[in-house]
This record gives sequence, C-alpha cells and structure tokens, in this order.
Amino acid sequence: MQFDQTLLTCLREARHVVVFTGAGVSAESGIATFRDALSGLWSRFDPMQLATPEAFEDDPELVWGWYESRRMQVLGTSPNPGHRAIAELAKRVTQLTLVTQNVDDLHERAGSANVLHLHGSLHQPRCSRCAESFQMPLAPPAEPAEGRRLAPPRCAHCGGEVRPGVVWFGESLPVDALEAAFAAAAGCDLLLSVGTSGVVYPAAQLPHIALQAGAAVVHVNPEPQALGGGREWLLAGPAGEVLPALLAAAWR
Ligand code: BJW
Ligand code: ZN
Repeated sequence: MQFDQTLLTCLREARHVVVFTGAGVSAESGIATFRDALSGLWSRFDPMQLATPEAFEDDPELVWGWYESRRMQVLGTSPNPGHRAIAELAKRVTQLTLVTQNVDDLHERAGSANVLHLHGSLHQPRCSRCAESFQMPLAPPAEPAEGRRLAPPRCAHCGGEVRPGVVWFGESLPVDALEAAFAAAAGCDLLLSVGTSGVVYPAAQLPHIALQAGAAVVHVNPEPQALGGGREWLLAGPAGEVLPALLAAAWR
C-alpha cells in the first residue's frame, strides 16, 4: 500500500492525534455497521426507527431484545487489526485521544485506554426512570425462541424498566465526553476519521473542527468521501488493512 509522504511526515511528527471512529472499524470483527441492512430475524426492522426513545416507550421488549442480541454478538467477537493498530498508534505519538461513536467495547479490549464514548455503551444499561446503573450478568439468557422480544429487567432501586446505556436520536450526548472530544479536535495536529459515514451530529462536526483549526484530516473508509482540500486525505480501504499498513509505512 502506497501513502503520501507528506501525510506520513504529518503523522510521525504530530504531537496530538485524534482518532475518531465509527461502526466501520468494527465491521471486520463481524459487527454490522449501523446503516447496513439488518440481517436474519432483525431484517424487517430499520435501526433508525429502533434507536429512539419513542421506540423503547412503544415496545420495550422489541428494543431491549434488539440491543441484547447486539450485546451478545459483541461479547462473541474480538477486536480486529484496525482496533489493535489504533492502540499501537497511541504508543508511538506523544498524545492520542480516541473518540468513538461505537457502543461496543472492542477498542478497550484491543488495549486502548480512556476511550471517549460519544454514544454510550451496550454494556452499561441503566434504569429508564431513576438512571441507576444496572449490572448485566456476563452470560445472559439466550435470545428467546422467536428471536426478537425480551422483557427488559427491572431496576432494583425503583422497579423501573432498565434501558440500554446508549444515546438515541433526540437525546443529549454525555457532556464531558463531547466537550473533551471537541477540545481535542480543536487542539490536535491530525485527526484520523475511521469507518464513519459522518452523518450523525454533533459527532460529525469533529473532522470539520479539526480542519478549521488547521489540522490534517485523514479518512479511512472503503467508500469514497468528499474531501475539502490539501490537508484532507482519503485512505480507501478497510480499516483492518489500511491502519496496520499506515503504521508500518510511517515507522518503517
Ligand atoms: C468501513 C468498513 C471497514 C464499512 N473499514 N470503514 C440536522 C443537523 C444536525 C443534527 C440533526 C439534524 N437533524 C437531526 C439531528 C439530530 C440527530 C442527527 O444527527 N440526525 C442525523 C441522522 C441527521 N442527532 C441526535 O439526535 C443526537 N442528539 C442531539 O443532537 O441532541 C440535541 C438535539 C436533540 C433534538 C433535536 C436536535 C438536536 C444523538 C445522536 C445519537 C446517535 N445514536 C446512534 C445509535 C446509538 C445506539 C445504537 O448503536 O443503536 O449512534 S445512531 C448511529 O449512527 C449510532 C452510530 O454511532 C452513529 C454513527 O454511525 P456510523 O458509526 O458512522 O456508522 P454508519 O453505519 O453510518 O457508517 C459506517 C461507515 O463505515 C460507512 O462509511 C462505511 O463505508 C464504513 N465502513 N466497512 C472502514 N472495514
Ligand atoms: Zn430505577
């Protein structure tokens, strides 16, 4: 794989790198991206419709069942070379801030620390009424026979329904994580945007903030991306191939 020399120098010399990831970084671990059509028993449903507070209010068993099946899928898979290359990059540069939109824990399992999760986590459910966190058993019950519906557990504190600890459309992002991510983007030398369609706000602002602050922005994505100018690059390909090759080329 060939890389632009200016880009390699930028990466090697960057004091602060921000890595901003989306569902594409977990695709090679077998986790479908958010905008891929759902498969199997879930193929009748639209994730845009399920990932809302209204959907949970209308049909908590359907929504809880969907999130439990996704949590099971994540527990059954492993980080891929893309996640591992990001953890490795943190050892090579002075400062690295990892910001993810993903609700899985594959970055952490690849060895990344202090990951800023903008859209929450599949693994931190909480009470929908009093917000008390809920401890999920590591090996939860298998999906029910019909494969979809599962009654959410009840909060030990107030009896309310437990909900997934993720950020749904129309909900606020965690303020501390969002502020830290914005500050990192505004202060970095280079932002690597990996495997995101960049259509969900406010997270999608991060590459723009970095560009406006004069940083270089590098997109890693197999699909074409609109590029703004000389300090923006596309490395076309899957993250699990591009990122290890990029590190090998920059620190050969
Ligand atoms: C590979 C690959 C490989 C494949 N290697 N790459 C207009 C302007 C601004 C905002 C809004 C607006 N209209 C509405 C809004 C608000 C809304 C929003 O942005 N909507 C847009 C759809 C327009 N935002 C919100 O509601 C947010 N809250 C908010 O703004 O609060 C204030 C407010 C309230 C009320 C009204 C207005 C404002 C909250 C957003 C929460 C998003 N949550 C989700 C669900 C989380 C739980 C769950 O997973 O179920 O987060 S939505 C979903 O999208 C998920 C993802 O994190 C997020 C981003 O998706 P991502 O990661 O980019 O995945 P994909 O599938 O889209 O893309 C995958 C990419 O990977 C593709 O490019 C592939 O090519 C690539 N790829 N294989 C590398 N191997
Ligand atoms: Zn409660």
